[in-house]
Amino acid sequence: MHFHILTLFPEMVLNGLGTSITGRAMANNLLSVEAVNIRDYANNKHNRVDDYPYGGGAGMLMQAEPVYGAYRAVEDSIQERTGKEGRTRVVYLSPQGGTFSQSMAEEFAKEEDLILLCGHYEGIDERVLEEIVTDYVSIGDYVLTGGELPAMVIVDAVSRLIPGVLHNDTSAEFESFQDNLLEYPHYTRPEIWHDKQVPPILLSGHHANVEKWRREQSLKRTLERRPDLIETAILSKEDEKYLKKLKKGLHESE
Ligand code: 4GM
Repeated sequence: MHFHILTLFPEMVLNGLGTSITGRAMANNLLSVEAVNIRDYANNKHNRVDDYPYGGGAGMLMQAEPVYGAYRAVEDSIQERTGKEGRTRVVYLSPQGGTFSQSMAEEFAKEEDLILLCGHYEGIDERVLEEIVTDYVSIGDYVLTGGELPAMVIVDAVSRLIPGVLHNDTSAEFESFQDNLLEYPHYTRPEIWHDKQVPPILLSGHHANVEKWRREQSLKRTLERRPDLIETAILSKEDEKYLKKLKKGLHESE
């Protein structure tokens, strides 16, 4: 998978994503991250890419032309490489986008190339957005100084779904949002830490009982911490029975 990040701060995304698991995946050619400096496409001798908003008001905006120049360069090089005419998805990171989710990460992971556009200041001239953006995405309801951290969040979440990026070849599918439930608690050595025992069932060697316990812990956690997820979770008859028991327990302690 090839990620192309249009940004005013290429070193920020390359330093971040060049570290740890995404960095290793880049070294292993499982993915590539290209950071294109929008400033390189400035159309004036001072390399300025921002200007005042028409109609007045606070702050500055990124101009349309440098953003379009950076986009055009990337799109042309993709078409050169793949020979494909089809337009690459362009994701604009903005507080006005739909909230990023695991299912969006799964969708993006199907693409061969993905262009991520990072805004700064108060945003980007609307006209270039209309021409190039295919997806408006937000990582949550808060405002940041730029779109770089959100772009890195998306690259990270998508990268770990690419086969070979994680060590354990099944771990990406089998964890957190599997069946839309939260993960069960995890334990490693030592067996006792700060007077706390590892749940004995995990030391029993009884695989079926361990799986049943983990499923129940997932259900309990989800009910306690993210009850909203229970509505959309994929639940068996057994799960429903256990949840009923949990809810009864909750009312009795009131
Ligand atoms: C305003 C318009 C994304 C601000 C466009 C970007 C938060 C998110 C920015 C922009 C951002 C988010 C830059 N802040 N919640 N700031 O995903 O790119």
